[in-house]
Amino acid sequence: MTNPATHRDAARHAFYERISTQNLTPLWLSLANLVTPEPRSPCQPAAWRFADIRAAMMEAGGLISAKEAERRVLVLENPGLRGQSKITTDLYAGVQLVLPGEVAPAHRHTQSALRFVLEGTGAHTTVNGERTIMHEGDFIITPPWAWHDHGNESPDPVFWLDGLDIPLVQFLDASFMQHHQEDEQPLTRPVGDAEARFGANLLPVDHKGKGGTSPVFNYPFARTREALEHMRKASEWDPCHGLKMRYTNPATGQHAMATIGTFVQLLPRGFVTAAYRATDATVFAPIEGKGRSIIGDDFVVEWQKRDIFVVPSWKHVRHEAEDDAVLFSFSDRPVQEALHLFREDRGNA
Ligand code: 1HN
Repeated sequence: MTNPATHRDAARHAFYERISTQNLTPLWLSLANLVTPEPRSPCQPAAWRFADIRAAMMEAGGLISAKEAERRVLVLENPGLRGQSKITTDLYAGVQLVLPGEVAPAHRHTQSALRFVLEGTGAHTTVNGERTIMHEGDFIITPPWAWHDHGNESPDPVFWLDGLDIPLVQFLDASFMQHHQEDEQPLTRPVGDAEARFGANLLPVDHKGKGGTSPVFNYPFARTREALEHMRKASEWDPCHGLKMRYTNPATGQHAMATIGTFVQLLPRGFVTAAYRATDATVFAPIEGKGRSIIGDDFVVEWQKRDIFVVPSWKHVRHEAEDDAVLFSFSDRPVQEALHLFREDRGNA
């Protein structure tokens, strides 16, 4: 006598096997994993010390040139997403080194890129015919399908953090890429042109903001830092963020990039933030000061200038500044906002 439950399970199993050959599968076995009450991500809290990355990058510098590598980058892989070149579910991050005299050859792709300069002054990137000089803390944009090449005419190695929407574009199957026929594209505009034209609270009279990416492509740290310093005098501290600003496209007021939200915040010495969580997994790069962040219940990052850490979706984060600290950060917030998916939880703060 077979037990009716066993008989039922065997019948179901046989059914699943049979329909599987027709590329059919029962929803009732996966529903609870597909639609979860809260975000449940393989993305884990993680942190990298710049000193460790720098040492590995200098070693890479002796093993391969920027030209041969095309981009000499070490990818920051989330420990929960190894082998996928992802720092979060839909964003990529890496640290790039350009040695004195090197050129990273011109190419373009549909993925958007941001550069956040970690160490070194005087390298340059050229974007669609305009060169900009890179200084520590500068936030620089490579819009989708823009020709870009990098070089370093300074006497010192230059390191920056790259953030790209590679996994997002991969998910959408929308990747295109081309190499330029020259290593360095021709310069067609003077240095500083975009900043003068779009970054002085002025716009060319007939400029039609097409949206998308900001026409300002270098947000120099000197100006950002000065703005934060002025604002601290008003002493309007947000309990969750200290003093946090969003980089914007001056022609639209929207995020500076279509797919990646970019932010900078000042936490004065001794400031402890209230627990905060949001659906946009966020990559943080402190550029000044030191402190610690507690992610989820028990992941503690002791960070200093140039370190990098990641807070997954819907994990609480609290920051404590030991010195005046400035944190750059980026996430997929513009995408979530456009799709009306973004949520945040400020607790009672
Ligand atoms: C890229 O074009 C750069 O232009 C950096 O510096 C990292 C990672 C994957 C694909 C393209 C760059 C990249 C990249």
